[in-house]
Amino acid sequence: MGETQLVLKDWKFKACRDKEWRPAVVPGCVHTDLLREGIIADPFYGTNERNMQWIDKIDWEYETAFDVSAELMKCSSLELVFDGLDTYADVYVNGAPILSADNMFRTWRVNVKSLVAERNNVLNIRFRSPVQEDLPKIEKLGYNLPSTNDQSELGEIGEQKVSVFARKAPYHYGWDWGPRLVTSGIWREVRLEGWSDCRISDLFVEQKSVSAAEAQLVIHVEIESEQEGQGKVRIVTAGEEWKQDVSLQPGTNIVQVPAVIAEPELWWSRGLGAARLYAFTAEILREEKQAATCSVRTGLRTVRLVRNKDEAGASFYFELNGVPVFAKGANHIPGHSFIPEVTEEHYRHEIATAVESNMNMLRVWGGGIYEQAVFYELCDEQGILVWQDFMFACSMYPGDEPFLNNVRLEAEENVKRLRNHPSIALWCGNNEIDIAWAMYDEHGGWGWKQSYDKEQRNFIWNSYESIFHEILPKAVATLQPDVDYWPSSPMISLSGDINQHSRPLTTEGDIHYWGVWHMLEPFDHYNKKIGRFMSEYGFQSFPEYSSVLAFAAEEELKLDSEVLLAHQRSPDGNRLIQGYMNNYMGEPKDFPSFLYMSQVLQAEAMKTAIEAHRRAMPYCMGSLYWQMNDCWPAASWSGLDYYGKWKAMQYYAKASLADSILSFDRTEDGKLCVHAITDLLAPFIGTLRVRLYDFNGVLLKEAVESVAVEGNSAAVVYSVDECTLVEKYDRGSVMFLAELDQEGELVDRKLFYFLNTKELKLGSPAIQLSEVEGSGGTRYVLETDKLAKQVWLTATEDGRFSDNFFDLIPGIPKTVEFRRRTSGEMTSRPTLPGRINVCSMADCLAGEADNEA
Ligand code: BMA
Repeated sequence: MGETQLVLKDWKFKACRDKEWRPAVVPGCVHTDLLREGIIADPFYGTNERNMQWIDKIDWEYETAFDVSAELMKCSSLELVFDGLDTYADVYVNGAPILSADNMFRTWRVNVKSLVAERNNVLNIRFRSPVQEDLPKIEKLGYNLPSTNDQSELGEIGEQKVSVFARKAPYHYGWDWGPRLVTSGIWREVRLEGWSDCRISDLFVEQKSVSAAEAQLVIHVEIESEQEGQGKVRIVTAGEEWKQDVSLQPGTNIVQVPAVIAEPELWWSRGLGAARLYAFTAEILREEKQAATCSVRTGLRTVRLVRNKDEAGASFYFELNGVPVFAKGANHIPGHSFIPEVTEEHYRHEIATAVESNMNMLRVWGGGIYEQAVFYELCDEQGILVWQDFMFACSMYPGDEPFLNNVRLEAEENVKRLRNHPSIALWCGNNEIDIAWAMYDEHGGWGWKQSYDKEQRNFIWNSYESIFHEILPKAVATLQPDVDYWPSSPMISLSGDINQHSRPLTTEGDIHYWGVWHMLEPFDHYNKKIGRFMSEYGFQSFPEYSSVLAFAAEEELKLDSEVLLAHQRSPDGNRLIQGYMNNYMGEPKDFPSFLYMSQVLQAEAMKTAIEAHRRAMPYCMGSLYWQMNDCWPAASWSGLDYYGKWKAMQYYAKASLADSILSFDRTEDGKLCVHAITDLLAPFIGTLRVRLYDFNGVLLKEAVESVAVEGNSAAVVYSVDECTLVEKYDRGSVMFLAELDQEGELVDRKLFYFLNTKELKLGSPAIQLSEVEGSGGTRYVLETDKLAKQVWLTATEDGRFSDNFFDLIPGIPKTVEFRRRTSGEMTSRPTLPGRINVCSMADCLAGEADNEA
């Protein structure tokens, strides 16, 4: 039987060039150990990041002493296992070299049986500087490979883009939302694993076909055996059992056990049904006694990416258990520059946010990491599908044999590690490389290939093809054949010879639409530029005032201060936010108002995009905004800030992603349309009420209609000529309200304005906040005398109101409750918020403040 023992205690560290050892925390990294020891200041504060660029230029050393338990000593095989070494690491046990690691994403196992004693073994790991290690590789190649986000200048190495050579999280080298902090360290668990006779080294539940009637599975059991011998493999799940005789050979044996489960309970994504999970246990029996055992958890489902030719081009959607699923969600990045700092609580908070925001998919984007196990476990439990990128982004990569071999092993290990998670819906080769290089369009792409001669171009493209068209798809096809592979996001088609980049708005494949933001296009373009699957689009905002104060001193609180600029990594970011704000909203009265307005602006942009994508179903079948979260406190495209606070956009996303919603749009011939969209499979039958109000809450017009929408579809349920509707009124002082009821319950309420916020005649509303009697101070009712836009409630306690940044209409009170953030999930009971502050758009606009004065 197997034994394990963690090796996580009593670690110490130092720079190789120094003498003095200091205590270290494992898993961890050099930066966090230096910070804990008071040697460096908080890397996220002020411009501190710049003073920390020396850390990645030198070598670091970690060491611990460990004893080996008596049980482990008895084992005939004893392995030291490293789940993650970042990155170029030479490992010694009692002075003997056992391993030279060169890939952060791989797991390393070494048999140390002959090297260890029961007491006082020394484990020493030397991390060679990832920068020094890779600099000579540029010289050898003779040119830089493109790597748009590698902030080499900040790293004090000029133009030299070393990131592409290291199999290490690309965002460590800087990104347009993150700092350059190139870490080294033991970033995942270290342990001893011992076994005798045999062990199960891997267990995979391959799903050949799954339906409500039957699940046909093949259970792959990988067994390592020391000797030849007979035995039995027994598989158990949910009261069912399968047995198979095996004759084991010395070395690795693969046993395949076919298994059929009648009427399985299927795994569904959130909104469609329960995310039922099954635990499978495999045992090896020798003479009816258990010799080894291993358990995994999975969910039974079929998931495929459907790309069928159709009249418009080709579909691009996920089909789960035969049901086309509109994918709703966001792009996930690592939750910290120093990954071991991301606790389980952080992951719980993020996934709880995804669930509460009505998402069903997250994309683990290719510039970060293959996430920690807990991330996928939570996605499995909560019914969140995962679009999983391999870790390659916005760069071209080397193609030498050792590099390619390293990539192959990395891919195989990670597909094996993650393949039992039912949440994994797709493996994608990389982020934005195909579109950036644009091999088959001389003038296309991001201008990368144009700076290379023909021979270099061919060499670089061949490397690309080896990785993304050969190695990675082969790993997926052989190791997780029940899930599809897509080489690059975005991409049009798998065939290499078509001109991938000539059409700005493709009718097949997936799209990253950045016209709004990077190209300064108006928000309305979100309504027009829609593809079959929108895997990226986004708009930046700043975190709230309290989050900004955590990294900037009072005197730095202006947009052009050095510190604020250091926390805005998108080169044109501030100019873009200000430009759009000017166009749509007006001028903020002060810096805190600017922060608030930046969030509302982002929220409005994302609402426009999300709802446009959903209205366009089934033509468009996915909407993943950029980006879910942050890795440090800064301006970014996130909805959740670094501290886990919900920006305005998160509340808006929750509303726009709800399973059944109303949404407005305008047609070219002057109609204002109300759409009803439902992702639920049952038809939607209910009542629609539309009303025209003025900003004082006076009802001007009203209509009621019954509504019937097919399940899993979108339809126009009401339309009216806009000019006729408002001809008697001032467009800047009226609003159109639509409410959808089902069986007497309000399903959705949406407001439409005829002009941009900037042109609305907003007065100064008097907002009343009163405690709901009997709620013990946890629930509140808000009322107003005039329209109050984007009412923002803040509390002195850490937590969140059930709704926020909402428009308050005179005569329609709003009830909210407060919940504290505890252990990553919102407590189920409402709690006391402390002191509450209420403000709205009228308090933040420069002009309005003048009016009031
Ligand atoms: C997308 C991403 C990232 C980037 C973001 C914002 O294309 O893939 O590379 O951070 O845009 O520019």
